[in-house]
Amino acid sequence: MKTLVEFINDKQVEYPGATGEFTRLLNDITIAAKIVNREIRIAGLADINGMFGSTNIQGEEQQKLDVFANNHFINALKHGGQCAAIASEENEDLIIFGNAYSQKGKYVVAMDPVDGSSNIEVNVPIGTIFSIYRRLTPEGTSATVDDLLQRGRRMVAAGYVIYGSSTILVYTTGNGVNGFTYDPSVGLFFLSHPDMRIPDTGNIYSINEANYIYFPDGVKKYIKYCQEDDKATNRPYNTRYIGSLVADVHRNMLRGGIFIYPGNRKNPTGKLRLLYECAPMAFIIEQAGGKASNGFTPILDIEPYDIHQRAPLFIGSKQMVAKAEEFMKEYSGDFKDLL
Ligand code: AMP
Ligand code: P6P
Repeated sequence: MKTLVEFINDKQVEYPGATGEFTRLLNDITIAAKIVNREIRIAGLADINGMFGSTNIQGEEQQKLDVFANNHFINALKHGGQCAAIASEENEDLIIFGNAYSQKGKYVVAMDPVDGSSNIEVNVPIGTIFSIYRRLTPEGTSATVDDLLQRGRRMVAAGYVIYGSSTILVYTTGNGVNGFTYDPSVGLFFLSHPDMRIPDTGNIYSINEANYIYFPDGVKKYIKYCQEDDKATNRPYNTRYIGSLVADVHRNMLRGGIFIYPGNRKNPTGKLRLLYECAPMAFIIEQAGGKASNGFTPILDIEPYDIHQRAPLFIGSKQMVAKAEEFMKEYSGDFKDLL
């Protein structure tokens, strides 16, 4: 069984000019993920389930694990020296490393250290999401927000960790997607899901139907389409909604399906954050043969203007997302102008 470290090192060989900085960056991220995994697995015992008392930019009370995870990923990236700045869901402002060591870093990272953290207390899977870009500003200088405000197409790598019945790290560097399952008895991730591909279609749709009355007509029509009785197209579909983005997308990655978090008239861009939720998940899903858009435009083609901006998310099996986009075009075309 190939370990993640071996896999990453083997991949570097495919880039003859590589200095090893990217490899070090990926390894730093996986070390932080192991530390976060350990805390999650003992969360109930270590009394880190309680509210930390402070709130993050989302206005949500920060649970201790949010803060713990954020600190560990930041420290790992800071001391690694390959990362010049971080955009984190937990920090309102960009984290710019001022020391000369980190300023030489070629990369910047956007991350959601613990996505779905409100699920911690009810033992529902949660996740980490990260994306890596080459910085645009000169090495040796302080990074700026422009280094993070890049279209998703420019991403060098993206990954997620799902802390579920097992801990699995899934990532891509633009040449396919691979998944690695953590074995805590030896403290290593092992290649368990080589060359992951999402089925072109499926029979699972994931959406929080409590918000139905606020959905654009195109989404309402698509939901009704999913519920029609048509054996030839394997409908009605099953609805599955965990309320944890990484878990919902990971399930659909393995079984096929579509996840939708749409906008509405009040909040046209919805809830999910473009830079560290939608874009990395879109890169991974596209690399696995799937599709991801805001209902009209591929997520990876959206030009960010703010590190915390939101975007509607339609993501999953190619044919299912295309069908949902047809309904959006036919019944909610005007919505595109609101995005
Ligand atoms: P580096 O010189 O180490 O920063 O690597 C230069 C580029 O080569 C990176 O930005 C990646 O696009 C690619 N690369 C280097 N190492 C790896 C690796 N281990 N896995 C995938 N891509 C890599
Ligand atoms: P809702 C978790 O808080 C999260 O950011 C994502 O992980 C998840 O997909 C979404 O919000 C769930 O939101 O409004 O359905 O509870």
